[in-house]
Amino acid sequence: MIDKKQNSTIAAFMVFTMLFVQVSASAKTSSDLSKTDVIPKPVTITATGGYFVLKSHTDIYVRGESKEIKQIGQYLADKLKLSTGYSIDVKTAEKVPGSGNIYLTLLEKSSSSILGEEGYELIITKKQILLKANNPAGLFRGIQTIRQLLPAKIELASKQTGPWKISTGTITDYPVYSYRGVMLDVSRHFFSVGDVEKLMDYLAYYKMNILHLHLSDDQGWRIEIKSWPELAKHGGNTQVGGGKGGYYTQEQYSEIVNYAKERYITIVPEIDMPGHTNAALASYADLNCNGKATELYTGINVGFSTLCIAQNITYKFIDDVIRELAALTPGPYIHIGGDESRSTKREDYIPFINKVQDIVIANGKQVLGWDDIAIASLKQNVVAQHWANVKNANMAVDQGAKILMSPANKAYLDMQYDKSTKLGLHWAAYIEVDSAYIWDPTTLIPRVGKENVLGIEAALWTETITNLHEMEYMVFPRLPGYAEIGWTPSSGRNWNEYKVRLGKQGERFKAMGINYYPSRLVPWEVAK
Ligand code: IFG
Repeated sequence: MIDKKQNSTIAAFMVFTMLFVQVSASAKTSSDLSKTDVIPKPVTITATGGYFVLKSHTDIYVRGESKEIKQIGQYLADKLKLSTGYSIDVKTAEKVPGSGNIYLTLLEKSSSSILGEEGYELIITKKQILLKANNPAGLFRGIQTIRQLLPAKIELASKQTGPWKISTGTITDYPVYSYRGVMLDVSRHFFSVGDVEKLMDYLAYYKMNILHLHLSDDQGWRIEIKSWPELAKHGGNTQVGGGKGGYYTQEQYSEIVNYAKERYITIVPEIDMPGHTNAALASYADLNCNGKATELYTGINVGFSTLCIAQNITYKFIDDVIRELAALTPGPYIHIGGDESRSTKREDYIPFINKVQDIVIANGKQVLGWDDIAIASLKQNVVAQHWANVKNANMAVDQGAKILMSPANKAYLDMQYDKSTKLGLHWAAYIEVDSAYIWDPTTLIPRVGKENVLGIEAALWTETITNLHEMEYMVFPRLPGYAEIGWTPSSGRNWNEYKVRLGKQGERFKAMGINYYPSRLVPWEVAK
């Protein structure tokens, strides 16, 4: 017969056992580095079963006196400070610092060819975190992994309770494609510098490295060109729906370029031509073949406008615009558009595209264009952006061009998730989160294989998207999937495994205040 005393001893023992199992279970799962929700999925992860704990005395050490590396260290410190409440300092040290710290160091030149331009090696032990890379860009990419290895609440802007654990082990990681981007159409609806910078924060978090800005179209000219001031002043002062529009002064454009540079993101500016040019044609009568300026346009039709191919002033205009834009753009590309020139005769379009390529090259930049340009004679190093017509992509490949994959039925972020989505269009497809992920750039279209693909770009056209809140709804949760397609080998990608990691990112979206579409296809792990 068990007496009362024995009963309470048994009860206490059972409670203790349950608690022990629970604590050790949580400690165990959190110490298996390979079970993290990092996106893009790293190439190799080796778990060693313990964890490093970020503490109030943790500092970030960088090797060497380079301002750039210190800036990267400061970027990480700023990301950790608010939520931990720790005053994390950035210091320099020639050799690995004492325990409890984070150490960023560049590898001796070409000591690790596998890491390439943007790769990194992250070694996490109980004592310290060591992040190594060939280049600063690699350190910056590795920092995003550190952020994602910490609990989601690290992204909150107010002090949270710890512990701030990171599972121990080694991650060796590097991208498949060197071009992993997003396009934002700031012409149909104008977006402020702040909104563009917020989008770049998201790109940085998922290791994407290109932001393509669609700066001109029928509804708005969005970049100041000093030699043609009416383009922005007149051509920029409305948008779809008749709102006030706007434009970036050259100073503001440079602010965007610098913000991008600090995140190892390259800006690709697009001036769409000869079609999609009503904003320019409305700003200068001389650009029109009939010498009359058009009206500003606030609808969403396409294909009705064209520059006047026969007039010399058209090429002076293009040369002035490209010259000023190239001077403001450190990146290698100028995007010349070229899409949907339905009002330009084919016999005019071809020589036009040939001339414009020469202008871009004469200004020291590489030509990027929608793959419609492939009907012209493509110069060296031209990149054709595939969006809807496979024949154009094949013609571009036949001319030796690289293909940037932006298939509208997979990677157009303005496509509705399904027919219930209030925002967006569906002319190409409804694109739910799974179909945005389940495709491969090198097998999607015939005759475009691994050797032809430069990378991937998801495009957000903004006929129906008017602000940051709506932008986030269309961009998330599909963006992490495009980032993973651009970074992780396709052999490592599988929707059923990926959707679990994406579900765990929900807490991070919430912590970052992202207005994301809670797709029913994703097993969200988000505290109510
Ligand atoms: N196609 C047009 C875009 C935009 C888009 C909306 C391209 C290259 C449809 N051109 O996509 O200007 O209107 O989904």
